[in-house]
Amino acid sequence: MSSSISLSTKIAGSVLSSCLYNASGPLCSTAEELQAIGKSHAGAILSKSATLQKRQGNEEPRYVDTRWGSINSMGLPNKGYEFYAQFAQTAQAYDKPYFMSVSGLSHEDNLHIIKELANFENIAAIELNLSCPNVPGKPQTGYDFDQSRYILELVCAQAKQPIGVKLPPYFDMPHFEMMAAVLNDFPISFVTCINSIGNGLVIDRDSESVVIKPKHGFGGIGGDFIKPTALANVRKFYTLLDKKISIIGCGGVKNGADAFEHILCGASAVQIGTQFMREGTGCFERVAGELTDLMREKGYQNIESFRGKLRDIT
Ligand code: ERO
Repeated sequence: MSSSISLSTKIAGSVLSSCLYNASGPLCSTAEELQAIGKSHAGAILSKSATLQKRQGNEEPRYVDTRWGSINSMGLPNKGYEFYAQFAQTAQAYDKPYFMSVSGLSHEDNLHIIKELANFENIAAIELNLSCPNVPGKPQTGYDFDQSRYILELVCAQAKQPIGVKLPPYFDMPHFEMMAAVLNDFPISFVTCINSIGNGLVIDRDSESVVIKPKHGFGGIGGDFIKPTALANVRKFYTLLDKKISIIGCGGVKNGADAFEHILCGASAVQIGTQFMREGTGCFERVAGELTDLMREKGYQNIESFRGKLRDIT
């Protein structure tokens, strides 16, 4: 009977045989890493966020995993957008869409990259990252609604590929509404909720020290700790955005039940970040198996049967 349960989904017009794939960030920067995702059970390949030029990123240590999750201040280490655009050719060997994450250091950089990407084939969609918390001196665009509108006007006028947006977490109801009002004015295909919770602080009590070097220890928080915030953002944008905009859930997913919760809140696909960093590409098959088992127990044949159907207490 298990063969009749499908995890397939559609994002930006592309079919994914599994709704589970990698978050941009961990283990998706080099050709080897991207190929490993290609060979795995992940439903898509998503690149590390690309800048105009390649970057070394911040000083190490810059990523630390704790019992409840991760803190990072990578500082956008990446090989530059041309590398990730060219990888689209290699990605054709795998039977899954290749998405490219873009995170220019300025609006001009983002626009330049988006225009150049129009010359490349086989990039199924672009995930425009408006939420990098770790570049010293650069605020997160997603927390400035006017700036978000401005960059989306520029990018949507030029993009050849479908555009999605990676959002930071929001915590206040008026902020959800303000961002949704911006997003509903543009022909975007998806939003990914959420990036890491920016500028948290993890400390080591024994050494009385911060645990990562950049920015005096401040960094983006991921993993278990952020799941309630991620679910709230998925749910709120699912209710506020036009139904033609898909929601991709990201945050605190380490097993099939976590993925189920994201889908119940409205996610059409679910990304795995901190747990992928821990476990490697095997997590996509394991979590898919756990999600399939849970769906079988509950009598669901596909994710549309329960997507978005979270109930209130009456
Ligand atoms: O530091 C980073 O490279 C980074 N870390 C995150 O948690 N989220 C990001 O979006 C990001 C860089 C774009």
